[in-house]
Amino acid sequence: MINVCDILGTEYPVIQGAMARIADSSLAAAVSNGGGLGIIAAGGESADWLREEIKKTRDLTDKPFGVNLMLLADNVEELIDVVCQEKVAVVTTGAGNPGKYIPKLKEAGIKVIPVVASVALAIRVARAGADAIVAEGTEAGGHIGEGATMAMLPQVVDAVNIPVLGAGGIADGRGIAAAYMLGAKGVQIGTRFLVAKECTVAQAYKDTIIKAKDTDTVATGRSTGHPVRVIKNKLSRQILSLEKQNEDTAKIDALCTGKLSAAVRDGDMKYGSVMSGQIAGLVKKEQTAAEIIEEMFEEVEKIYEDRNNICRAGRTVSRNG
Ligand code: TUI
Repeated sequence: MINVCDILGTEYPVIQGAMARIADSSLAAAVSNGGGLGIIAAGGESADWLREEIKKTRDLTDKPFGVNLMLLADNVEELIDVVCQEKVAVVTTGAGNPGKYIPKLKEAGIKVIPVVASVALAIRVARAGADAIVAEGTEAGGHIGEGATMAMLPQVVDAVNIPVLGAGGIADGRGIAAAYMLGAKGVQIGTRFLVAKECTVAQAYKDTIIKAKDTDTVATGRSTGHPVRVIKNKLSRQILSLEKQNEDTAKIDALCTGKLSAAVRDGDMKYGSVMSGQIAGLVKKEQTAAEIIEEMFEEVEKIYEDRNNICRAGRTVSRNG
């Protein structure tokens, strides 16, 4: 099976999570320069914005990078025209089935890596010609499915014959190594890159992630059909309360309008939508994207070295003696 680094054109098998309204040319170029695959998140943005960010990324790096298409966006076809014209190396997709768009993207020479949250969608996109798949567990931030990474990832690996990258709940070398143990050939990481020095999100957002505990996120919108994992705040409590009262989906959606931008741009940590993965509690400091990548993969190396010491019945013994 083809190596993930060969598909991505990268040194490390790591894709930066898309992070709508956050992941721009600054973060994407920094991740690509650090040896991963940087991603520009096109969700909620215009075609002109995307074209400009692709140009800026090319000014900042000569390494490959990708664009994420959020399939709920109503201008997705226009955005597809932009990525095809600009011939970006990789497209990742989220929040839907990209099957009908795959032939056009592949004709433009673009590698297509759908982000899926179920085995069923993994099988459909593999049949439609995807080059690889990101299997994203419900621990992830933003729009999520039901299945946890630990349970879903190996099931997706067994269901398809293209490389699978793990996502959701991964922010260090231990998480990467665990994903490898479940059959993944690479990973997608969002929350840890959110606090990268090159990430242009409001400082209050980064500080919230750095301060977060393991229990500080919650999934809102399970009842509306669009579950989203966010940091608990006044907005998430309001949404959950409306959901409990079986309020109209339209009323709940209206409450959420513009709230991601309020968090990302204005740093509104009370009434903004502060999307984050459950792994935020593990994210302790700002570092450059290159430092994050290097540190994580050094940890992976160390874990593989330590596998020479295996633990039997609670007692660590050397494999050789
Ligand atoms: O897409 C993501 N994560 C995202 S998108 C996003 S922007 C947004 N903001 C507010 C509401 C909705 C979106 C923020 N984070 N991850 C990949 C992902 N895809 N997670 C879940 C899914 C998914 C869910 C249902 C994919 C397909 C699906 O059903 C489609 C089908 O045909 O089965």
